[in-house]
Amino acid sequence: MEASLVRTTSRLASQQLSRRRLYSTVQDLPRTVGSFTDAAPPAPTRSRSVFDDAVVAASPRYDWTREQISQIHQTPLMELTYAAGNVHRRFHKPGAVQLCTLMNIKTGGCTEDCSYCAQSSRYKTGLQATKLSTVESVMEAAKVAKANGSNRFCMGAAWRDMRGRSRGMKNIVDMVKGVRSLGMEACVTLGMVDREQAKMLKDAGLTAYNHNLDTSREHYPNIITTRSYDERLQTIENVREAGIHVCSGGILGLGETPQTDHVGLIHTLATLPAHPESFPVNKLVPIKGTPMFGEEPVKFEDLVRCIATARLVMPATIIRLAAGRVTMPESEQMMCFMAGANAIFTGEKMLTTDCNGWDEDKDMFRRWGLEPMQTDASRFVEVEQEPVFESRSFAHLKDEVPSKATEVAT
Ligand code: SAM
Ligand code: DTB
Ligand code: SF4
Repeated sequence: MEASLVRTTSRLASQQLSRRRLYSTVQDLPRTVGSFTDAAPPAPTRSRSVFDDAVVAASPRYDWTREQISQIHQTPLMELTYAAGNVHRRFHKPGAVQLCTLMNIKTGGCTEDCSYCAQSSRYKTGLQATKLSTVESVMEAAKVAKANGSNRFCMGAAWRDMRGRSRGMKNIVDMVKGVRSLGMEACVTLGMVDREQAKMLKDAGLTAYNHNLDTSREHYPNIITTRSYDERLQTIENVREAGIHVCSGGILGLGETPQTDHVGLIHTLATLPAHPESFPVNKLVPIKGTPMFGEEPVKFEDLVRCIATARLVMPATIIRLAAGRVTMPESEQMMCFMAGANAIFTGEKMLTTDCNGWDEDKDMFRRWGLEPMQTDASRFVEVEQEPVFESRSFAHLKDEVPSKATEVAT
């Protein structure tokens, strides 16, 4: 090879190399990120995708198709989580994470066959059933939770529904009033409730009602046979119409297919007349004796993908990292917060299983600069009209490629 040809080839190679270096940091390229190209960046002709629309949305939308949510869910994870983090920052106070403490006010002996649950009487899980807790014991536990920084207190009962439980309801009304009198948000999860029961809870001052769909409509019959998906949705409607916030989410790791079942769950919730105020993401806690024991655990990337998709599809909803957090290293938890999660259960226990303790969580908050979310309206930040997605600000670099390339090369 002639010397001049060698020089030209190496100059071209070095220009290409510089161009590659520069482009490797530019965000506003076609969505085939990861595949380096030597060609000049194409003119921005592509039409806005459903992902792009979700990224710049100024308010929640309710007309999602399952296909659209599936498209978002399939976005390369690096890009999906980055975008979810951006949307999170526009709709929520960055770094604010809600601290909620759980109390099991009626353990075990439940007639339902939820195939993951320690409290179903159908499985031998070794759990001792109890009666409904007293109002006094609830107040004691709520005060401890408040002193440790929790501002939401959630009371769970292992019941199918509230039919014929008028005495229980009276006590629960007192528990809700008591928790609210401490200045805390109150949440309960009692199984199915009708309109009248929902109204009683609303009148007591209840902030939120937790009622999970658990999984997609298609996968649901593989998990629970004693009540239907539509019955779950009916309770959610009763609660919403009574004016109580809905907390509804799912469990990941029930033998589902993430691409269809996580998308299906999010689609059902995101197309309700109002998005849930809170979307708990539970990672299955395997309970010995239940049919779900021994299921393949959900992959971390599928869990993060679910959180990030939910953040883009239901931007104003609180996403709650719920059961199974105790098995997640801090780095994984942080990645969930970066992808849009902004609430946790913290304290001595979940319902029957372990929870990350307050001290452990306080240390994590300090290390990462997280802060407890304030109650009610104060936790919301104003949303700008038509905000600009940050990565778009790189667009001007396209016109400056040659000179920038030279700069980088020298
Ligand atoms: N009995 C009521 C009901 O089913 O709505 C309230 C209590 S129930 C235990 C609350 C939620 O906890 C369930 O809907 C489920 O999503 C979650 N859960 C129960 N057992 C779990 C487990 N082993 N792992 C993860 N989440 C679980
Ligand atoms: C929710 O979605 N997760 C919490 C709360 N809502 C009631 C319950 C998780 C239970 C985990 C298994 C257990 O402790 O028994
Ligand atoms: Fe009962 Fe709720 Fe457990 Fe199902 S999840 S068995 S309804 S306590």
